[in-house]
Amino acid sequence: MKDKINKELKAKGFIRIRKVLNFQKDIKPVLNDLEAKADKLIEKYFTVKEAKRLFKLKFQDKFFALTKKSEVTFENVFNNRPPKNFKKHENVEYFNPESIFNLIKSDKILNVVEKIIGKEIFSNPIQTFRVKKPNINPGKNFMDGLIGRTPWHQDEGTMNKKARFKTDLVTVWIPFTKTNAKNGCMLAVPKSNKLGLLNHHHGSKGQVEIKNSELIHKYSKMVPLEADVGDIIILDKRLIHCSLPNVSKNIRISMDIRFHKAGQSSGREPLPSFYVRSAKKEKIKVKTYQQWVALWNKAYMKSLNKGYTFKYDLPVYKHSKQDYSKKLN
Ligand SMILES: O=C(O)CCC(=O)C(=O)O
Repeated sequence: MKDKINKELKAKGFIRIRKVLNFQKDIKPVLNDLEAKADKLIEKYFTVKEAKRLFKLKFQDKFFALTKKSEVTFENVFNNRPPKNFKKHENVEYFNPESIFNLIKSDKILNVVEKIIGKEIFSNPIQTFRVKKPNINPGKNFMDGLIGRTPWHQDEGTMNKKARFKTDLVTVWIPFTKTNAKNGCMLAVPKSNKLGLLNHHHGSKGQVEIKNSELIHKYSKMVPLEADVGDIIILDKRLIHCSLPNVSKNIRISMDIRFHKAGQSSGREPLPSFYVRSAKKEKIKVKTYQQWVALWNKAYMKSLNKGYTFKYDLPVYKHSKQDYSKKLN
């Protein structure tokens, strides 16, 4: 099994593993917490009369009602970490319930991760919980890593210099709703993990993307990474991937969490990374939900004066050999 997972991941750059998580035990608790968070926000932002009506709706309709109030704010409050940038001293809210902590240290997930990076594992802070909205403005590709389309990138391109080329990073992508090309699943270029780290740049909307990414559709074969609830998708740190716009009528919910080999840089200091698995039990120091929340709060407090939680330079080589091009296929 270890060899099979590794072989496939190295060969293609991604692997979907079916039925790893259990709906009642692993997925539902997160959905319940999401709904509870929505209800709290409704209480806060709507009149008693409006709230009474909204409480009766499904999560999706509550979410639509909330985002209509203020798109920018509500996309962030459903993220499981503080945003990259915020206004100094702004009171930033985020979505980090115990059910998410339980997934990060889930044996079902760590048993897979162990097969890829070994037995000594750190939780990596490059994580995002995404409630991906239907593309409100068809024709306009809504480019935003959180609630819209994600640009073409390699995950290693979003790590700082301390980690780039050095850290063994693995991405675990978890769907909370069935995910397909219509509702905006990821799209991957098989075998692109063998191309090395490519030059990235800031696109016209400020997004981090592979330079010349407009050529990927022309020269590379692409496959949609569809998945059912319970499945997980593992990505190599150098896989070229993006996500499609959500052209369905419904939201798409997912979380991407990451792990790296213990002791290596997370690529996102000062955000927390910590042991989640080790042969030496005493190394597991973050055991309770309260400890985990405290770590994130501490990192956020540290960032308050700066107005950002993390920064990284994009991978930009002096030469163009690592620019995406027809040759790189
Ligand atoms: O979930 C998505 O839409 C994109 C996820 C992604 O690109 C990533 O996890 O690196």
